[in-house]
Amino acid sequence: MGRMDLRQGIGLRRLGSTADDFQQDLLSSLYYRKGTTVESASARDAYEALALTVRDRLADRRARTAAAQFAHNPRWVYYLSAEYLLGAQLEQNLLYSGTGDLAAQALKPLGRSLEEIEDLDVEPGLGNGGLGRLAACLIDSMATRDIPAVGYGIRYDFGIFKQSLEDGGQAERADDWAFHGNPWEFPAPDDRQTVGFYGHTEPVPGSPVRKRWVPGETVLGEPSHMLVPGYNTETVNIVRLWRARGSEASFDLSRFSAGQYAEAVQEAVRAENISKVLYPDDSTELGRELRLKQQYFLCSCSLRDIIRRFRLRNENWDDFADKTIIQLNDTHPTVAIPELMRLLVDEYELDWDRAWSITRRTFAYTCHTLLPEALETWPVHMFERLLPRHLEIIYLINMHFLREVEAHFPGDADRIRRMSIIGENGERRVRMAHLAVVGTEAVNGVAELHSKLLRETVLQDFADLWPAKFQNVTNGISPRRFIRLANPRLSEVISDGLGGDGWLNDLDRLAELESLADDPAFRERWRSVKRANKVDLAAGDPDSLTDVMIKRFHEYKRQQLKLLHVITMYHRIRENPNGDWIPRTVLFAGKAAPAYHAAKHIIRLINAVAATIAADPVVAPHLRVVFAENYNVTLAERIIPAADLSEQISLAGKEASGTGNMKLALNGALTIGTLDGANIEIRAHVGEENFFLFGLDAFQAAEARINGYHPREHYERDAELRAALDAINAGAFGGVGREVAESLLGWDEYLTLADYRSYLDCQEEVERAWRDRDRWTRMSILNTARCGFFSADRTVADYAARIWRVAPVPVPRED
Ligand code: 26W
Repeated sequence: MGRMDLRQGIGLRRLGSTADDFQQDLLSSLYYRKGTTVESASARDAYEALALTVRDRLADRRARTAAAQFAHNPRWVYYLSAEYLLGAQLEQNLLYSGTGDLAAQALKPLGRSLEEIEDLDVEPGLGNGGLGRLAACLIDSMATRDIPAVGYGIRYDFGIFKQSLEDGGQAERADDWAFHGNPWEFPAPDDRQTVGFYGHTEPVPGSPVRKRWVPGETVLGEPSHMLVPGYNTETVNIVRLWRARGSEASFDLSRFSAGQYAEAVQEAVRAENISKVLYPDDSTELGRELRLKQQYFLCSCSLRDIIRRFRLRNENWDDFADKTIIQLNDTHPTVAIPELMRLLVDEYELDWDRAWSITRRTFAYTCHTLLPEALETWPVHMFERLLPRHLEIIYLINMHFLREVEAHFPGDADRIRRMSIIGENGERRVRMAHLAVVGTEAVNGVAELHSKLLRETVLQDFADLWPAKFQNVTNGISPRRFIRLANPRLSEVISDGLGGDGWLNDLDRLAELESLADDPAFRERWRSVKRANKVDLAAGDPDSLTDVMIKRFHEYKRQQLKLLHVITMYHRIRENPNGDWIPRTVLFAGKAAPAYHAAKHIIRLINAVAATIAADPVVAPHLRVVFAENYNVTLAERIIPAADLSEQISLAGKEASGTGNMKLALNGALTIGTLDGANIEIRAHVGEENFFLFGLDAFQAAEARINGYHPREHYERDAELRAALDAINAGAFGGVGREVAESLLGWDEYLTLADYRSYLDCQEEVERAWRDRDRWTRMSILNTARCGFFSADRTVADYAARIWRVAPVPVPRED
């Protein structure tokens, strides 16, 4: 394929790269696309005109990308995820299009500053936490690595709720993220798909396996896509998000004219409800039928679109798996497996075995959790009602599968019962993780320990049967978003040290910083960057130790343990007001699932303790607790560069990986953590002397529970612990938090009290290190220097080599 100039074919004027060209394009966007003038343009007009101008430059690369990838007819990576936490788009797209300075210049005549305009940028909050943000980092890296890929998701009208604090407790408000529209998306109504639900199946004469599904309800899936530019490369991939619409006939005019206004639109409303709102739970399945509807909607629309794309260049179904790899982001899109079988067998009339061989070579599954309550299972009766044909297909898949198990482990009825896709204990349920393992060619965890525990616990039977199927791909993060954009000061220091920003495409080059750790001038510069970031954050005294715990609230993440440390510090300072205390700012941020009351009690207690300390003249000069509201990607980008200490204190064996731990370490924060998830690999890379380790490891934690764990013993034995819990129970913090103390002294599911003393001792180690500024700064530089491994580019390279078996497709620069 020669050098690419599509416009030659259609004679489209090229987009200039000069300041004047950019200015002209911005003004024409303002005049012709916003229909306003420089004089009367609002800040939002300017924002949207700028967004469209930047988008044009990326769309130009997108056109060349599509042509190059199409011509190459590669194996495509399709990333199916119910969640994407994309973050704000303007700054990213200015960086990836190299138009930041041009934009600042071009806004001047409009009397607007880039900062002012960036504040109007939308953050599509289409995710809950780790899983959603990982999806965004991975599609960014796929583009940066020139991998032909499409992300598929749901365009929820309402994203993750907005969190505000009302008298110290979490309050939730709907997040109408696109209320002002979204200039970064391209609706594509021509690619609408029709999706069925409910109904019944009918036999097809002459075919033992094929069935005709007669849905009881159909909705339309309308896609819109956003551009996913690669960094320092021409590739621009897309993420395609589906929105549910009622069919044209869904508005009942006769009912309307009869004054039955609600009834007239109810069918349309029913349809639109499917993509109305993101489920705000990130670890407990609620088993709502609408959630299964959302999952099937995503899978059916995406599979039909994938098949449409395949048939543009290929006719032989046997090539489908060679041209398509679909990565399932946790079990949420697992129904895609029976859906592909239905399409191949019922609609394209392939025989079962051929269809199955294609299907299981097309899918791969990433598991993101170990919590039993997070592993999705759906009641058989709900499947029967909502997706009758899919249940039939799942039964057939299960029948063939159990025959294979029987062949491998003859007569082992218990193993059959344990492995069956259909759980029989009590209510019959479809085990989505089992279906995902059976219907894919690769299963991976997201950190070494997690993948090991998957093989040895929750999915052990499957690992016994198919050992080669189980892999590990340790998570990673986008260095562009979480270093270059979030921490421009640090990026500049790094680029100066490494002679340019090549490290942003090759993060292992950070290792070259190691030698600079011994350079006092470099250390001084490193410290001044961190201090300036802390001044910007304005969370507390910039010279205090900024101790950060930012993540979703969950008892296994143990924000309650951090709180016990804070209360103990509070007591120690009150007992010794003239002690040589290290000023510390403890910053919490994170949302709790609205129905997760135990987590919400912890939020309430944090704010009560914060208020008590702030009002205490003896303690307040030394200790400050802050709860930053409405944690999201944009707030993370503000907090992470200002952090000194990264709290990764989950009970070992519970956090699949963590990704905040990687972002904080790469920005020079030191980690205090347990041997859990990716903490283990961070410690291995940075060196144990540059990591503050404490607590039981996963094996000891499991042992403690098996041998009978009595949290009260720790309460009896440890005076400081007892004082902290007694203070809570005595109502010392505004009478708040008894529920928290009660659960810790009762069952203490996540061994918080067992790890308390080890944690406190480790925090004293932290303070000893902090007192030695050079030692701390050296450790900080080495954390950044040795964490190149945690780039999402490396993660994607691992998936591409070991699971997707795809190679980059270069996109020619415009001539
Ligand atoms: C059914 C409700 C539900 C919704 C979301 C259950 C589970 C989830 C996600 C799997 C939870 C999640 O975000 N897991 C996190 O995924 C990150 C990316 O791999 C990991 O780094 C975190 O350790 C893991 O908790």
